[in-house]
Amino acid sequence: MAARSRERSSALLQRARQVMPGGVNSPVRAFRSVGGDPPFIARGKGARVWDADDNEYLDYVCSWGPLILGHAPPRILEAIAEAAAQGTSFGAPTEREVLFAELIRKLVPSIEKLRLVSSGTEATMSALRLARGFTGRDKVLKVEGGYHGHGDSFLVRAGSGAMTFGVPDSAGVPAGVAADTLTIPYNDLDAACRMFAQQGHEIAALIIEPVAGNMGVVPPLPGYLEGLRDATRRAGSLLILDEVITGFRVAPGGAQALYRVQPDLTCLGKIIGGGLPVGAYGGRAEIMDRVAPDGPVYQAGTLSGNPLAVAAGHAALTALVELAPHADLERRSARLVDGMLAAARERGIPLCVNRVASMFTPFFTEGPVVDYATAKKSDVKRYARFHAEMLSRGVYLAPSQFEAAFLSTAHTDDDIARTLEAGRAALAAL
Ligand code: KE4
Repeated sequence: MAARSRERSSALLQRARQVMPGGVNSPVRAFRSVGGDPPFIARGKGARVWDADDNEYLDYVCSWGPLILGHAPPRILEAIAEAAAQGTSFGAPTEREVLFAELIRKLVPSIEKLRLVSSGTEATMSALRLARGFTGRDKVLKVEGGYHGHGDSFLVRAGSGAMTFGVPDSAGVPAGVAADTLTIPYNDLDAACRMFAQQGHEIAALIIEPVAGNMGVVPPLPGYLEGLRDATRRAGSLLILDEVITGFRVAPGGAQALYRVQPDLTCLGKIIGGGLPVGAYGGRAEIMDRVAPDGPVYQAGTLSGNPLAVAAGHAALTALVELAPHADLERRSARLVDGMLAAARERGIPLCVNRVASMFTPFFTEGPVVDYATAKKSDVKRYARFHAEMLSRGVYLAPSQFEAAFLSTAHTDDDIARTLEAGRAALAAL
């Protein structure tokens, strides 16, 4: 393969490093766990992005999940432009927020009331504070390898970028805070039941990604989520489903619809912003009514419900309702993953690909990958080489073994075929 010139990206990275830690505004973008320097992206359209040197890539990062409709869909651009012409922010209630919240409630019936914020981290931090305020308890239970944003309480045995830096526990988190975070292995219902038997009376909430996306994609084993629902209910703890990735991704109503589990609170982000900064937390009105100004749990945000972000999110969710793309996304994602598995088998390369709907992760291990421990057994060096080989062939995968890859409605059958051709060549080069 002809080496792609990345001169402008390299020069930009040198400058970026002078003014931003690692030259990035989020650690995983720095490519540290896969090596090499990241391309600086100049533009995106549909399933593609182009870097500062005008190299084209088929994009499977999709901004880490939000872009289920691909880059710069016309209907979202139009919605943003129409909103922007009327002003960018008011710090006051608007009709747009009412319409958007009503749409989310219609699509996710467990959400009787919600609060809009500006990121997934804000959503999960606020949901945890609310659970603590509602139950009067301090402990939070999460799974090893679960990632819920960078709130202090969640940076304990966290997934995503924290997992790749070998420091699942971040510096700067006070011991007192970390002490209130309990962890259990994912997909181990016995461990969860033992934890609730021992400490359930202290646990305000269990927060979990219903489909893990931050140790790589790991689906829940049959009965696991239902078992957690029973255990939390018996203990008087809240079940918070962190659907920042899975919301509107794995099914029109999210993972809670796919697996028929009713949480007490849900956290949303990514797709609901249509590529702009939006997060949300919501659930039973009895709980949400404890949030200020109606209740004693304080949470606020200057740009919460921002008109442009809400316009983009509303356009995205409306498009998903109208297009109903999930069956087609399922078909194309299955074709891509089946092709990758066949190519690895042909070459005798151990490859396990976990997929739920249009989110998937290739693990270089025999598998199965069912939790943090088995995910850690994958050959991350081989993943790094595979990532580089694919990037050099114009396919942009997540720059970390412990992330999800995503398809969008913009990825065509030809794009899948092209990706598989690059995959076969990349595997042969490993
Ligand atoms: P943000 O604060 O990054 O919007 O959302 C935090 C968050 C919460 N919950 C889940 C399940 C998440 O996956 C995330 C953020 N996901 C990461 C990627 N795994 C965002 C990418 C990044 O950190 O740069």
